[in-house]
Amino acid sequence: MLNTAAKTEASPDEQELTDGFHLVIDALKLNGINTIYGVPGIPITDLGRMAQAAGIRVLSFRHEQNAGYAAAIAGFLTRKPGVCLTVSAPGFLNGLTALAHATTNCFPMILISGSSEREIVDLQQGDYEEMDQLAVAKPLCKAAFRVLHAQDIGIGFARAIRAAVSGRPGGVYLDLPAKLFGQVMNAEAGRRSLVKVIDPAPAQIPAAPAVKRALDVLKSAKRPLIILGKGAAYAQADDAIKNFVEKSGVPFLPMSMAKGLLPDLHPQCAGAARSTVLRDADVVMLIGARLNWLLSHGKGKTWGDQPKKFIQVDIEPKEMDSNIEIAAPLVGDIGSCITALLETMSGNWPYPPAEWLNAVKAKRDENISKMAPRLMNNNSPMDYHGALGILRTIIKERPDAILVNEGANTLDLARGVIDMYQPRKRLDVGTWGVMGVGMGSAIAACVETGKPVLAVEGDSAFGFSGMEVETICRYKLPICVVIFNNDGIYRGTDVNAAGADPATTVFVKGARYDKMMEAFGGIGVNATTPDELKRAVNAAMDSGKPTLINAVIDPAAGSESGRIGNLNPQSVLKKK
Ligand SMILES: Cc1ncc(C[n+]2csc(CCOP(=O)(O)OP(=O)(O)O)c2C)c(N)n1
Ligand SMILES: [Mg+2]
Repeated sequence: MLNTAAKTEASPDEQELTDGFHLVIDALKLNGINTIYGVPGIPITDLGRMAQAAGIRVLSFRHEQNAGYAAAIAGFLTRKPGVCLTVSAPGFLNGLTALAHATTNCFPMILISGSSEREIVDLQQGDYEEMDQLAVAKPLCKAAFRVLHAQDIGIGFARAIRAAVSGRPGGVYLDLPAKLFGQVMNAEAGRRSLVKVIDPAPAQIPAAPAVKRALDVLKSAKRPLIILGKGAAYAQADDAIKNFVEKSGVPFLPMSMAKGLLPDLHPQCAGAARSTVLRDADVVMLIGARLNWLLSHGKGKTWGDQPKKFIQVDIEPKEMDSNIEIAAPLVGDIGSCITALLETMSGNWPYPPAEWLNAVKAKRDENISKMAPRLMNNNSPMDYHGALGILRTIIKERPDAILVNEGANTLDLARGVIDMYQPRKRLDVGTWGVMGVGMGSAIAACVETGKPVLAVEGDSAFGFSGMEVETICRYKLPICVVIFNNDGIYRGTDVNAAGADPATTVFVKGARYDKMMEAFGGIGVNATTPDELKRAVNAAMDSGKPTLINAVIDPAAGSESGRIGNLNPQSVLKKK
């Protein structure tokens, strides 16, 4: 039953009524939004209860930030806006980081927050949880709306949904004041006020001359490279992208969350020859990848001194020339662009010169064989490579499991070591390199896809969302969390030379994170060898029971900031 309006005692003439609560729920259901991630409290507790009663899955978290990250990644996985529901001021602010994260990463998300009495907030008279939330949210999201009247709920949700998913997706804030929920109106008028959004993310077809220009530039290349970004993964145009890459014969480099779009073991994958291809390529085609810091802005040492031409496929025209000149901008949605490229390519499209393909292959094979023995080491305490070698095999054997990954060394090394085989199976820190997405991402990945999740977490990274292990146990989700416990941030060996307090980067030595999971009825394991780790992860993935494995890693094994230590500013005055 879609409409949740009820006959009430307050209607002597038996007029059917509805109210703000029911209209919000009906608007969500009408638009196929069946899951809400949030934390209850005034004024949205009853909304959560009623939504649950109306058949929406409402997942209650321990902190809004984690619910927000869950909503953000739900948006990435489903191409529908992930919804996070919070209370006013502090709950709203807790959810806001995730909304900004969603916008930065181009994930469709709607943060819905209850808010306090408008009249009191606007006069700053000190209401319960008073804050002008709309003004605060605006600079941090793609769009922000407030609904004051029950009859506008339908339009408010339509605007929020369209804004979140159309064009370049992003975060949208929807402000629902407490007074809105109780507003009553005629049920039939309410029904008519709702909007089912037709074609919320319309295809954006690229112009034919732009398609031809892109292919001309690609064809002219002697050393071409394709870079796949998470926009390409989001597009869910997996077959078209695979066909295009294979037909072109061009080596491809997947960005972190695009891994698996084509398997990392694909013969054209240049993941293990990243430095070489970035330095030596003469034409680079970006598909749903931006030339931001993750690609050194398309210039500098990483890119070598030979001139390069860039082809960029992106839905956002403003992305073009954002850092350097784009020789062939191809603006449109990724699916339409790739289809147009495939249709325009000649039947006998020439492969890139063999010299280039051989050079890339040689470098890739060399790097892979250099790495191989390190992944097989049996050290105890484990180092990163010994532990990751095990997890790499486990993902190979279970390619449809979803890998969540955050940390510094734990992130950078896992990204390189663990091969992915299917699209959208690797979820990580995204554009900002933010810590704290772990448990929210793991929960949403499970809920949205029904697949088991392996979350590989630095001990620091885990701490940002660790309390959600209770949520994992409560909903009995098949999530196996492996904590790379090296006693701290980057390393557990720093000392504070000046005083009694511990160094800023170290944690309690020998902490037992596995006990946290046991506290809520899940399974906890302390693993000190690669063998123990292997047994524990396989048991967890087989049983589907919430599991947390404390993987003891040598505190000296990591390096400062993982692979991005070069971004740390240096003090010339610092005593060495
Ligand atoms: C929200 C946020 N706060 C702080 C940081 C800075 N930071 C980067 S990595 C990291 C933690 C690294 O330690 P850990 O997760 O234990 O990984 P390790 O390198 O030890 O394997 C921190 C705090 C961040 N990226 N995001
Ligand atoms: Mg650590």
